[in-house]
Amino acid sequence: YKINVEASSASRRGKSRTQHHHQLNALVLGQAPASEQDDLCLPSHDFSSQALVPSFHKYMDMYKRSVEDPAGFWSDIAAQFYWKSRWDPAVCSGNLDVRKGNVNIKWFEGGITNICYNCLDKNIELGNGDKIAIYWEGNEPGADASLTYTQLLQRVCQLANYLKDIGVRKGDAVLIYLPMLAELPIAMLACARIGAVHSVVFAGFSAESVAQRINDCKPKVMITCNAVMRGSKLINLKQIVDAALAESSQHGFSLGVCLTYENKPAMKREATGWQVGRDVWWQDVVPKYPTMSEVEWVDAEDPLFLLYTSGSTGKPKGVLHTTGGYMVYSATTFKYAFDYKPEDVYWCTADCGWITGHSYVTYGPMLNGATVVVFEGAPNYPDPGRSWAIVDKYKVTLLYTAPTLVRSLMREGNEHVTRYSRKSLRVLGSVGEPINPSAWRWFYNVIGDSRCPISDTWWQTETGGFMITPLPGAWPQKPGSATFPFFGIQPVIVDDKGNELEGECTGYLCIKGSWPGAFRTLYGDHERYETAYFKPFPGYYFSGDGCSRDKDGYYWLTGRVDDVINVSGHRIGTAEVESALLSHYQCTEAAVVGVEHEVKGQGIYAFVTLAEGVPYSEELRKSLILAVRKQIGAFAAPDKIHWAPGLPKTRSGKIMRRILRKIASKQWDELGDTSTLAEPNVVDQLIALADH
Ligand code: 6R9
Repeated sequence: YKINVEASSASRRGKSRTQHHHQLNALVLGQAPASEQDDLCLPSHDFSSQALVPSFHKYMDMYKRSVEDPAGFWSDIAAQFYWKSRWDPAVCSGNLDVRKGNVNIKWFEGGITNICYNCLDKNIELGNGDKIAIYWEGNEPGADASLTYTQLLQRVCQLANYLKDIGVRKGDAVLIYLPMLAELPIAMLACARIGAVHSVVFAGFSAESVAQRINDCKPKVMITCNAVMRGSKLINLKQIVDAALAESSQHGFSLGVCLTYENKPAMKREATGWQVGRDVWWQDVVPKYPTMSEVEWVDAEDPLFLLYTSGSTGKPKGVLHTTGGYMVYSATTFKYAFDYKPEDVYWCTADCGWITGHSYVTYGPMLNGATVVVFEGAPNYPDPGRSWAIVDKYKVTLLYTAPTLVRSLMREGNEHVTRYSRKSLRVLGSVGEPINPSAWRWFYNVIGDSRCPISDTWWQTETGGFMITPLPGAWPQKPGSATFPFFGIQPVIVDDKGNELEGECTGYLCIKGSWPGAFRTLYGDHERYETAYFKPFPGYYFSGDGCSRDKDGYYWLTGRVDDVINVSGHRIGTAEVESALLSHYQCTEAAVVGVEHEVKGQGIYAFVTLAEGVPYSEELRKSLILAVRKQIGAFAAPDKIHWAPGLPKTRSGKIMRRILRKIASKQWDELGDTSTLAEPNVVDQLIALADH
């Protein structure tokens, strides 16, 4: 394992290497860094000297042990959690020999624990009962609430008791469809407490997407709320749930209970659609239950949650995470990548409907006893300064957000930022997509006043926690690079044929070996799990991302190499959008590609072929977009519909997306080899129909 942190990429910018050596030596010697910062961004001495991992050497010591003795490394960390009984040392780590064919990852099996107990009861026992666990900030400025760890435990216990009372048992699935109310993490923790498997569905998904997930995991209970205000828009969530359940009933599914939280400011009870016998108001039942509840002790390998994500086929994948390894991994990554200290106030802008909200709103921070800000609203409501108003209001020290938000706020102008103090901020974080260097610099210079290291964390729903990430204070950063692997993670870059590349290189990013936070299966489809992730490059987990490693050993993620596009940090399968378009009766063929988008990172560009004789019109364009909003959700709506009388196909009928990507990004003279096309003239036709 080679990292050359002494050398720098200075030469690329025509700067002498020695100059950078001086900067680095200054860091090592404990002097203030040179004021001039370009492609290397050094942490201040003050920051480093107080950091959990103060130097690259310290990191290397820990990293070496983590890959040479994973069982020992992770067992020592796991021992800091509460276990009813210890795991079997023989299955502490991995058991992953993917070359043998079967992939059965197990960590700490035989160990008996409960993640909710470790998040709440344990922190209270440590004397943190009166510490704020959640600062909840509503959509409207001024609407807020807070819960201490003790109060949070009480709320979780009441819900846990209710769920048990209505028959939810260990292993049962509970589907949660809630906006960012405090009730969302409460519901997740209550499920975990009783050993139920939660499946949170992002509240921006449409009824049809919810129905698809219901049909797959067959929840015993659903937890939702009647409505929510998103900015100035009212969204009737209960209506979406009702439609989803109506759809699922056609597949023979019938739900026991739909527990509905009355979100009064958004909508009154009377206005809410209701099915007597199935629907129950949260406020009518949950507060009546005792504020203490027994914990269901579970095996480390018992399932904790299911989270659906997009892959390269139309059907969303139910990523399954288990209890013990995920607990150890989400907590440890949180602690180190944010240099967490007990006095910190942490805000992650992600929604609990995505993996980031699981690992880094709920579990990771709460396992560390952190104070977490949960924000219901939108960052531009009532104005683009809202985020910084929140930072100042709660004295946020750790802020974790997405490049798309950074870029959209960047466009609004610095004055929305600089009128707030932001001096509480200590570490910034980025997730969801590669952060382009100019957004990185704005985030660093303007938001963080050139004071706060940025943790650009690369990871995935499947990985459970951070995989490649800076450890703030431990080494110089390069804007746009996720830098180095987390403890225990062995990234490898391979070529088309699966050969491991050495040194400076570009290829497909894979991971060797196993780590505690890895997903264990795709729900109900272990074969797809093995085929999609472990067969493409035998011997490795394949991430689906492209990646380069520079001569200093820094990793640079370059985006998805499969048919998944990343829009504002949301993973969207092109096949899912295509099938939504095809649900429109006038659309006979659809091909979707990602194009560069200034704010969203990638935009959705759809080529559609219409039924014979149907003319393309503005009205039709709108109804095609509506079809996608209806099938998936507004966040997946195509940015561009390109009418395609024909699509470029090979003689065997395969759509050549490579060519479509070039057409979509107007790189018309870089189409490459079109000789294998069945009908080369469709390309000219498509170019003629493009916006010029
Ligand atoms: C956590 C999350 C995973 C995909 C992943 C990659 C992209 C996430 C990134 C990043 C570059 C980063 N991605 N973080 N790319 N730099 N820091 O986003 O999970 O929704 O499953 O998406 O997101 O392409 O493969 P998920």
